[in-house]
Amino acid sequence: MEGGDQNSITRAYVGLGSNVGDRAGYLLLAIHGMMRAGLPIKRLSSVYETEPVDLREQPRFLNMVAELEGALPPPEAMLRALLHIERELGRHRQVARGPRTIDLDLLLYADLQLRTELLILPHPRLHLRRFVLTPLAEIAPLTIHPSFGKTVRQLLAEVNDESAVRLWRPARDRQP
Ligand code: PH2
Ligand code: MG
Ligand code: MG
Repeated sequence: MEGGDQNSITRAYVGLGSNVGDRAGYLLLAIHGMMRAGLPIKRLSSVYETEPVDLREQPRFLNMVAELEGALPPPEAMLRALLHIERELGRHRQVARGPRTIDLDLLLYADLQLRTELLILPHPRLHLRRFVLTPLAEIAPLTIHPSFGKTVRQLLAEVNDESAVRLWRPARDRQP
């Protein structure tokens, strides 16, 4: 189909991270921002407190994953919406992979594999990071990574990243 099929049901996953200021507050504001932008949030993972990877000398993160399902904007429009929310929440890109009030990463979009100036899908580091795979496996264990043909659960079982990922606040729908 030409020009993408914006009206069909599609599923996508967004990774959220914060390690500056009121981290949980920024996660919540980002969720509100996504809802205001019309992004159909279907499910949220628990919130995890995670040891920084790549640039290790920075404060611990809170990370979680959101599942979006419905009539989604095309992937690059969705990325622009996420970048707009990052800017609204005071994200200033200074140090690459350094501290941030909020980071919103488009992890997966349906089973698309894409590489443009703006966007790589699936997210190129998603399979390398325990802080992404743990919340993703919580809500989407059987989702298949389109480049590797493996489930998220398999990728988590195989990941080499040994950085600490601890449950910080369980998802509300799984509380008694
Ligand atoms: N994001 C990074 C670099 N390192 N470490 C953790 N634990 N969580 C993150 O979200 C994170 C990171 C760059 O996006
Ligand atoms: Mg990131
Ligand atoms: Mg990012």
